Amino acid sequence: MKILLYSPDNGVTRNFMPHLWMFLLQALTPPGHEVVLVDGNAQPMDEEGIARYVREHNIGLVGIGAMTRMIAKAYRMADAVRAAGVKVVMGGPHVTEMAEEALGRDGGSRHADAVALGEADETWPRIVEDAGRGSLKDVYAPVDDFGQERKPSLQPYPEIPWDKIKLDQFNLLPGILHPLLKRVGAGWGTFRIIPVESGRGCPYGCEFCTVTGFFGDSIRFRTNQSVVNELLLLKARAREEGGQIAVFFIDDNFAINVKRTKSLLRDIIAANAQVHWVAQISANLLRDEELVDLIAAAGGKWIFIGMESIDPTNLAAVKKGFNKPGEYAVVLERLAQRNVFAITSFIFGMDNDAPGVAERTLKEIRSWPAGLPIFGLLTPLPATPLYKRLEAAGRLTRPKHWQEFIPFAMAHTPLKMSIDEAHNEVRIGWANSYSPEAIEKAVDSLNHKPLGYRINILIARLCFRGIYFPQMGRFAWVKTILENRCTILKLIRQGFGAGLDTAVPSVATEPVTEQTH
Ligand code: B12
Ligand code: SF4
Repeated sequence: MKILLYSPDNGVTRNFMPHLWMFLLQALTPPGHEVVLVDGNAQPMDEEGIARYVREHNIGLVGIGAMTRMIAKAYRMADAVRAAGVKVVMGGPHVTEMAEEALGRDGGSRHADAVALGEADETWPRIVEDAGRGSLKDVYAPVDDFGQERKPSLQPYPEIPWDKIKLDQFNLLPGILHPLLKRVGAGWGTFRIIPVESGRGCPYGCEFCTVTGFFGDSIRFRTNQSVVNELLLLKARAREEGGQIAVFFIDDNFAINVKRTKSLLRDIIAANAQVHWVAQISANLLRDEELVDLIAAAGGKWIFIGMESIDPTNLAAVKKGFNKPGEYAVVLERLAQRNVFAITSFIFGMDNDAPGVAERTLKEIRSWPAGLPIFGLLTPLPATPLYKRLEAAGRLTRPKHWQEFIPFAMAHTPLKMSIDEAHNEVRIGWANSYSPEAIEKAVDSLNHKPLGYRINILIARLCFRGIYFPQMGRFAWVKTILENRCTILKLIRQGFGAGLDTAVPSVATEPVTEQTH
């Protein structure tokens, strides 16, 4: 049987990275079946397109995975596939919580022939075999012989054949830049960001988050060796095809067990398996100087920190009181001293937020080393404690907000401001952080560092800008580049002054050091 695994785009921003679940399920598919992957971010497709695709490629089963944000598109695509006479199985965090909706048992229409609840590592082979026999069941749950939920141990962990897998669609370098990049030096034929996990689960249980409910509050780790092997495979592939690969460790809190993270980082260093990587780590765990040293030595370049708010009352209300705003600056300095920078994520519209929250937050951000601030709104995702609390209090204004997805729009009323005011705060956050002036200031703040770091933050800021400001087409990019031409030209002049070859750090080989510049 030929199986298509499809992940929809959200129609607003382009995801920079493919989804791990597709590679995992591909690796877990029993022999005798062929699996093709289509990421809607890399290969845009509409309903007609997917129906044509399944017909032309003789697809026998389609697997669709989606977060809440993409679920409306996922359902439309599933409907088109089913109308073409092909079975659809859906999985991922949204349908796990809303299985009845996907199966049309809540009064709406049916979108999926089958739903995989929770982690599907163990159920997927069964699903494929049932589909092959024409006996697909409605629901697949990962349970043991006693009907108790069973989570995969991650030891052993499936080997994803990164040396052979087709990755053409995930090259982030536009063809138009190839001639220029060839001049920069060898090794820039491709650039891909690849998701890798080292563990699953999170014990913290923040009120707005799906993770503790979905993956559980105890953490399961892969062995260090299996993570190191995966990095070595990726690194070898990048070298072989003259390209660059960076890794996103998708663990929700990569340093949740500091002792274990240190041992993994030491093993990465010992095996010379360093690639440039990004990971999510909460600020409280970055107090540890030795951990931060190891992060830098093992190839860590960007750390995503869910700061959420600079107001301790807000943090306590969403059960994230372990975040201490008073230590944010110190943590960020500690990272920057080692040339590791932070993606700092904030949520506006929390219950103690009042108009002016964006400016108060920006004032703090301006006093920190340059990074990548991002701003969102408190969103009641299905089945989270937040959803239940707001529902019980009658505060949900759009209880099924996912059915009509609107980017950056609240689905409940905050307590101390209106919905429109909350939207405005988010706009202020983005507009002030990603204006040409703010981008120039961030780049200039790294004048004491080698040019590679300034180029890095410029490119990252231009890309992150697109999370909020529409930047999907070529025209939007040209406009953005023109608006930021002063900073871009300044860096080009500095690049020619320093010699371009030394200006752009190699991503897949060694971590950038002062000596390479
Ligand atoms: C990496 C990541 C991202 C990446 C993008 C996704 C990517 N390319 O990988 C980035 C950083 C861009 C991102 C952004 C966002 N993310 Co995110 N992200 C994650 C994260 C940390 C890891 C995802 C992952 O790979 N997990 C590991 C794999 C193995 O798990 P999995 O995807 O769930 O897949 C398993 C099962 O679900 C199932 N499965 C999944 N799909 C399918 C399909 C089929 C057919 C089958 C059978 C089974 C199946 O099988 C898999 C193996 O067991 C998760 C948290 C988490 N730990 O999962 C949040 C998470 C998915 N993100 C979340 C959110 C909310 C967002 C944002 C909306 C945040 C925001 N406010 O902007 C954005 C939206 C992005 C967009 N495209 O529009 C929520 C989603 C909750 C929900 N109900 O939808 C999560 C769960 C985190 C949370 N705090 O609750 N995210
Ligand atoms: S927000 Fe982060 S720390 Fe909090 S429960 Fe979710 S994954 Fe854990």
